Amino acid sequence: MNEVLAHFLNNIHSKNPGEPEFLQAVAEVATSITTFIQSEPRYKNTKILERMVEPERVVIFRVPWLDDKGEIQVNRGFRVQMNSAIGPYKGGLRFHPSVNLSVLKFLAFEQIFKNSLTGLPMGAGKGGSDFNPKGKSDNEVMKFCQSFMTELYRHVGEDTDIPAGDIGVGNREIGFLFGQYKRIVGSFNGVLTGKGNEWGGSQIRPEATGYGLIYFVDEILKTKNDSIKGKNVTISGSGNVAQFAAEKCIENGAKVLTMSDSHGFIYDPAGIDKEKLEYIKQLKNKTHGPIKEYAAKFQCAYFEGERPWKIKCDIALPNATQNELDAKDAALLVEQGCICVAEGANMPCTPDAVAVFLKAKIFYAPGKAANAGGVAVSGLEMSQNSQRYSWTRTEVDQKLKSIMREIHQRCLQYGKEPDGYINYERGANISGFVKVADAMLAQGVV
Ligand code: NDP
Ligand code: 2IT
Repeated sequence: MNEVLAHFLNNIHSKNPGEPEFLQAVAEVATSITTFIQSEPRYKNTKILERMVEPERVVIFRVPWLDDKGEIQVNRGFRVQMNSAIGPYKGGLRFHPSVNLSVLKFLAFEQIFKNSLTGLPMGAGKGGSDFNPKGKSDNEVMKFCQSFMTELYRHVGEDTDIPAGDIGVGNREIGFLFGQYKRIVGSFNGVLTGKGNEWGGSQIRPEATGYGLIYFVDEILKTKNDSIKGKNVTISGSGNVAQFAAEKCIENGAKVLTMSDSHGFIYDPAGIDKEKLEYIKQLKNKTHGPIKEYAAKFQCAYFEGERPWKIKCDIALPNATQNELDAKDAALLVEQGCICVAEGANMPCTPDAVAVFLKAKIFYAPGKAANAGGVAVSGLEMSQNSQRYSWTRTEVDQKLKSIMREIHQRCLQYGKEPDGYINYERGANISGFVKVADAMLAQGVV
């Protein structure tokens, strides 16, 4: 390893003990851009990356609430305000028992590059709580959201920090959070994105991450005069991102073979069609049942405690959570002829898995590029809120498509190798970095 990189990473390790996910995300970026930074004195001498890895601010707070039995529950709330060089802090909220500072710092760090790649004026943030919405009544979720916002409201605002959804935070939670914010500050504004269409939300925001992912895959395949039509696709997850990625795959003529949840995955060799996907949406969004029920209903295989990467496919879309695809999975995917892995989730592939893809020179699209459609349409929701106007479904979808196309172009700028292989990881990292770094340089030592 290059000496400068080793020194940088040693420093980060000693400053952030007990934060493995954050260290992983930083190491991934630093490893792929150190040579570039070394070749550009304006970045090298100004310690831009050293500044970027330090959040501008982190807020940690107590979230007490009363459950349906009248018992007091206590959770921990967080907001990591990572970088505001190119716009107000922007990024989702995650409610999941695994949430801690390390997870949120990694997500906020990724968001810097992702938001920059969209071309929209958004800085980076991430927040959430170790609250587990599973098994809670609507009333309990509302109580929790109200208590969470009762502290968070003083740190966010339409021009300072604009949260949105992520794992465990969807339309219902954004509604409760928005209601409480409005009640406390007495102002109806665009402080959150992912709002309902009737109260300031944007068309296509629920679909945006999944649709954007497939638009990005299309751009990738176009470089080889190919398309997603007729391809076999394996998907992990069955939440927001997975559902709409599957929907767009089906619409574009691909065959979706798998979906999963935290308990296991289903494998439907006949393909998950539109009607079957509708069943999954009902199951996951309304009755909150396990994906296993799909296997019983449609008579297909279910693999308890496993992930779908052993199923032969052309395209693999990890859309559930971080580190869900390791080097062994990657090797098997490559061996079985997979040509493209595109991340709908944030950091779902381990560094060793990514190394396998890059070595085999198959297409690998990192989340910060491939799943940027969600935050991009959040950015469009902010624009619509500022204008007190809303665009049609077709208008937003067209803008999403062109943003994904532009992100692809930005990746090409720094990612094209002499033999023609496109290293999307390097392309996304350098392109995302340059815009934020230049803004930081222009704004002095901040
Ligand atoms: P949802 O909560 O809607 O769905 C999450 C899905 O992943 C569920 O199927 C869930 O299973 C599964 N899952 C969650 N945690 C784990 C785990 N530890 N192990 C195995 N499976 C797990 O979240 P989203 O679809 O919104 O988010 C999925 C990924 O996409 C995350 O990485 C998120 O950061 C990323 N992302 C989301 C965006 C958005 O706009 N929502 C934008 C960009 C990225 P179960 O139902 O059993 O919990
Ligand atoms: O990871 C992500 O980009 C998101 N969860 C979406 C963030 C947003 O502000 O829409």
